[in-house]
Amino acid sequence: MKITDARVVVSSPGRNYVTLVIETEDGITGVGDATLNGRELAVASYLSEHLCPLLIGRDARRIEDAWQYFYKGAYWRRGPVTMTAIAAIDVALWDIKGKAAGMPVYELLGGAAREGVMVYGHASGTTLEDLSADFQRHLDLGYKAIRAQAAVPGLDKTYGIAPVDGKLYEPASSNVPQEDTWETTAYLDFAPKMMAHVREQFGYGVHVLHDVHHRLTPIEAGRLGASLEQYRPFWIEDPTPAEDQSAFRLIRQHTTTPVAVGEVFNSIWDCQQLITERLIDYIRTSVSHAGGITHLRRIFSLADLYGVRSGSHGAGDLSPVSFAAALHVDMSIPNFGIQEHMGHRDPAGEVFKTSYTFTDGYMHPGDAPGIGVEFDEDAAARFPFDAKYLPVNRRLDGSVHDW
Ligand code: GCO
Ligand code: MG
Repeated sequence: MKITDARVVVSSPGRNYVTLVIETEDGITGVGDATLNGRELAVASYLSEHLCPLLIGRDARRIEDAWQYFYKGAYWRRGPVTMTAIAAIDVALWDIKGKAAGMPVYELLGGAAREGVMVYGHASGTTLEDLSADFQRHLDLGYKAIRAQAAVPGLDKTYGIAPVDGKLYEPASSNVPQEDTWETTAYLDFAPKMMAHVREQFGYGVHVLHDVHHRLTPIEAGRLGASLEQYRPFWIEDPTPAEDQSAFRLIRQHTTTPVAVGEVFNSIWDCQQLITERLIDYIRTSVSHAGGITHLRRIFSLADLYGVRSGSHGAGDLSPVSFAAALHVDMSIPNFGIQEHMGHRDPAGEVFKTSYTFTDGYMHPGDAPGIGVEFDEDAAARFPFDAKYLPVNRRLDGSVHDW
């Protein structure tokens, strides 16, 4: 089954997405998500300049061979640009394989290991009252697990606060990055109050998650975890900058609060120590940034061996293509934990026709052959690329901090 065309479509239906389309000689088309938020054109060019020409004429059925060819064949290993590009190829080839077999991809991965995938939504507020209202809105929608973020008093801007409906809060509106401010003491004082508020209002019958977004030192993270233990969070996410894997030993020495890490990781090597030393509880690598379905399953298999569960990144900057692909993986692995579900803002639905469903807090990828997402290129052409950056974070003294 020879590949006859491979092209990259950059569009902005609500936010920027990079989509790889692969066509085969027998008329089957597969799609992959190559979006890297804030650095979209780097992946688009990596694909269109370097990888797409090498796809023409290859056998679309040989997914593992393509993965190894583009990973080892580059010589330069890992990195978000390379691994997002490889992921897009990998997902598009799984999509083609599913369509050729007439089966949803999760069937090819071993079939359903569960009836549905528990997802968590994002609740936030500029005040604790606003957070409560948004949290209640998510409960009313049926979510069994909800992430809680609220503005830290005394800081101008806090990560993770949605101005509208929980679906968009990061990209700056101009071509210069927005600048946020950060002060650790204020945050460490506020976070337990926020969690106490949520538990007082909503009790313990719902899972509550919280994202620290890489901002603490290991000992600060240990203190945060200890101060939240009584509120039994499902996890604290990214407590420290995650590239320093051994730092998590220190966090572990001070708290039993579960820790989740991995949305910025690109490969199994980035989380090898975290998993094999049992320094985390959930690994949050995603289909689109960690080498596709093929590589993500390898990471989750390693994690399974060490009692670490999956908790894949699923923010709105990952397109509906990679969100659908994540659901197929989630359905089929033994050590699934939870799946992030931020959702997509219209008009994304005009461009990506999805077959996944949400019922009572659980999602299912649907039974359409392949990944289950139809990409409408004509519709995408109506939404041209709109350059945006992620915010930059500064401490009160003006120095740059982790965002
Ligand atoms: C999350 C993430 C996102 C990221 C975003 C960056 O947990 O959902 O932290 O909010 O910041 O995906 O592009
Ligand atoms: Mg996060």
